[in-house]
Amino acid sequence: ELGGRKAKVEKMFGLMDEFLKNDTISLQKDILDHVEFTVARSRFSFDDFEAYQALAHSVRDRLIERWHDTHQYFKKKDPKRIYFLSLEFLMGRSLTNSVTNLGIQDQYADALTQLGFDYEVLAEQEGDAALGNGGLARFAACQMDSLATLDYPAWGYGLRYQYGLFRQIIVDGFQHEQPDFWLNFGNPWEIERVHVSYPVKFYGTVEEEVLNGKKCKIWIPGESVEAVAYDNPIPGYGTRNAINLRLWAAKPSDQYDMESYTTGDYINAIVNRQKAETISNVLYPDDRSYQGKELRLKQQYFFVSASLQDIMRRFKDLHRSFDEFPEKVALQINDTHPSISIAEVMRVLVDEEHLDWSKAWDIACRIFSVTIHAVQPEGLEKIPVDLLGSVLPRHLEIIYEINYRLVEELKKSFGQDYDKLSRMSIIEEGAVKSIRMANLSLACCHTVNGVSRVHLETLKTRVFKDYYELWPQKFQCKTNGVTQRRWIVVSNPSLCSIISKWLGTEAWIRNVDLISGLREYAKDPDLHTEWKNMKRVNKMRLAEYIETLTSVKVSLDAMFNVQIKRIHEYKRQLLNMLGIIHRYDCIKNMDESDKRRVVPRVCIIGGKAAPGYEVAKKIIKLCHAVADKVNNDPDVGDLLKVVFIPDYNVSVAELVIPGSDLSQHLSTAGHEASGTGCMKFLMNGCLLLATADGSAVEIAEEIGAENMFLFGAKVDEVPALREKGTTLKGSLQFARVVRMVRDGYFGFKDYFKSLCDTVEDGGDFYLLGYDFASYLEAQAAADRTFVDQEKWTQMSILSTAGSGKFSSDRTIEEYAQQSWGIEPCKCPF
Ligand code: AZC
Repeated sequence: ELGGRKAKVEKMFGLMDEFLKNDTISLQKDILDHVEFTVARSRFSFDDFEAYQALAHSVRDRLIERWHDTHQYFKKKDPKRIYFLSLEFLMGRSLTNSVTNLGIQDQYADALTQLGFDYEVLAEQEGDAALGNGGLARFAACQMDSLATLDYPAWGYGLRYQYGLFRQIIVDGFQHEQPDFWLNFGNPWEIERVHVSYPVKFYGTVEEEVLNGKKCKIWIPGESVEAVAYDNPIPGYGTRNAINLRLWAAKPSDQYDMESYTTGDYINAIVNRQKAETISNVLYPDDRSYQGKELRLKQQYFFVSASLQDIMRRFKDLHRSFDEFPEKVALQINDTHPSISIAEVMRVLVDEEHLDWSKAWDIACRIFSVTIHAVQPEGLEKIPVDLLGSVLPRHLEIIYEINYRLVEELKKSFGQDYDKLSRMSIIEEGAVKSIRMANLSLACCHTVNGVSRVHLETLKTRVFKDYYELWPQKFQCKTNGVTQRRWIVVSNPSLCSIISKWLGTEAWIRNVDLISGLREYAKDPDLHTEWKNMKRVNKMRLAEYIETLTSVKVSLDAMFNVQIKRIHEYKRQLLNMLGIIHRYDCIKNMDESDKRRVVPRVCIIGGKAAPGYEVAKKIIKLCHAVADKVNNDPDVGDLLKVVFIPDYNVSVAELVIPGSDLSQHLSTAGHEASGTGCMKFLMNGCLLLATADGSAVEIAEEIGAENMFLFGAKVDEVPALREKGTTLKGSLQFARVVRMVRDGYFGFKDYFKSLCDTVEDGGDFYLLGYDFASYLEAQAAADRTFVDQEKWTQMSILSTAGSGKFSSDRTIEEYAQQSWGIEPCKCPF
């Protein structure tokens, strides 16, 4: 029998080419085959979009090849794997990134030119995969790239939303949301695995049963939904490894509802079954709070349950005893969203695998680690007990049991300090009794990570103070990072060539520490010339984009000053707007000779507001109102332009960042956990104007505070400033610009009233008034420096040169060593 099988396998191998070939002719042949057989268009007539689809499929073939080899190899070696659970991944486009990581961009570009197509034009055909809101989700995507590149045996697990983050369209200056139909034209980057599916159960009751003389609980669920796997290969750079991002989609299950078929209501039975799919329908678009939504809880449990079934199946294929589980499995929970997985692991180990509670708990405590991305305790998820009890009755019992044992243990340390016990409890008593998902994670995880040093301090001293005092060893700092593959190599190819040329090697693309070698040439006039040309070409590209979108013509000599990120009060886009209004007001009051000394500016703002976030939406409207006035004022001309870029997303960032001179990171100190946008700007040699918050503090250490424009209150000053509250008055300048908005200088007087109230009338929680003067000073310092182009260019080079620490490669190495205990597993070439 064995001999027969071997012969078959050999025959199959004989029929296949060893590997797909990457010479120009083979690539052309592959693309044309895909035009004809995958896209089903004639190879004599196909448009750019069809060419993109065919191209994407030919790249996908190459990805699949590596991905198979990698998984075969992982299976053979059976290393400890890291499973990264995240409800959001913001991947953006895949084509250019994949082709770059596969190392065959030039070959593809040639192949396409010969077919009469332009690689860059085709790349523009791709839409973004936007299965996430902002920083947390994009960071997850950068981590996947680094995990693959550094050869770690890793899997990502998440949800395949039918609709990603909403599209932002602007009508008369107001944000409107439209659904993101990202799957309408198919998605060549995923592989549907109809045979990889698991039932996920909800609702029902818990019953007691006696098994081998022991009482046990069993969950009798009331509903079952099928989770079907969609695999997204993630190629590493400079390695054959390609890891998997497995996203689950909900499909109706054929179990459990046979009943309805016998009632004769065939049509309704089908329609009801279809409702199952709603679980993976849509991403929640609010990045701060989603408290108490049943669908949200079902999404969390749905992807966690399917992922854990998949992980346990893989483990059980090779291992008999769960004693070995912690040696083979590390589970990372990305923020508190997947923390129901802790209860699920306990349920499976205790109820299904019949382990003792204490043994199961010991295993759970050794496999889980968590990263918190929020600063405010309000950002941490709570689930009402009634809701959890109805959707997942057995999990609620398990959480109660975990909490009972936790509190017993806490009593040993803290005696009868009931205040402390109630703060640390997983159950929050109150008007609505709730489960604190963060506390569940703290009780179980062996490591609790903050995303910058400042953030970790906040977690230790404020948010999780009690837990830190009890278990200081659990708390670790893993400063975020971003991948230089996407953020330099793909999005700024000219900078990429300059760096490689001056360092004499491309090795920095995998080993970014080398980038500090640029420091040596920070004053070299030849490098300056190349650097300035690179910036100008990128600015030109951005200016064309701006003109196409907004019809505003901008001058390339102006300083491109950018703030792109989710719109939030704490990120203070309003401070930026008030600064712009101040600048406008000054220009209006200048005579011609003063005007000649003004550094022309293009102020670029982009970002989405959560659909229900009124203040954020008003800020967007204010940007447009100010832009309308300023851009059409002949007194101002090219000295000031204001541009709002609609529908900000990953691919917009890839275009905007390389073309920026100055970027703004204005969060009130102590509010931005880390910030990762600033790292992308830094890598691209854009100077930073920032508060000493989140990762900006560490950036200042790396590049020297003299190479950026820091301003504003410090983290430890903020609480005292708030105490002073009403007695704190902003400067006269501040009062004047707010008054302009209030008085309807930009129209919409009534509409902006409440926005003005947030920063005056004793409010101003985010300290815009207090920081305004120092903000203007920092802006003035930026102007002075910009006039001295040599100085500016030198600071720009030093920014890139000092960005090494902020690569997600460094972050991932720290996680691998300090939290997960995993080793690289490199698939041989
Ligand atoms: C963000 C933080 O706000 C940001 O400071 C940090 O850099 C980023 O995570 C990555 O750690 N948090 C979120 O995006 N949060 C959510 C729920 O979207």
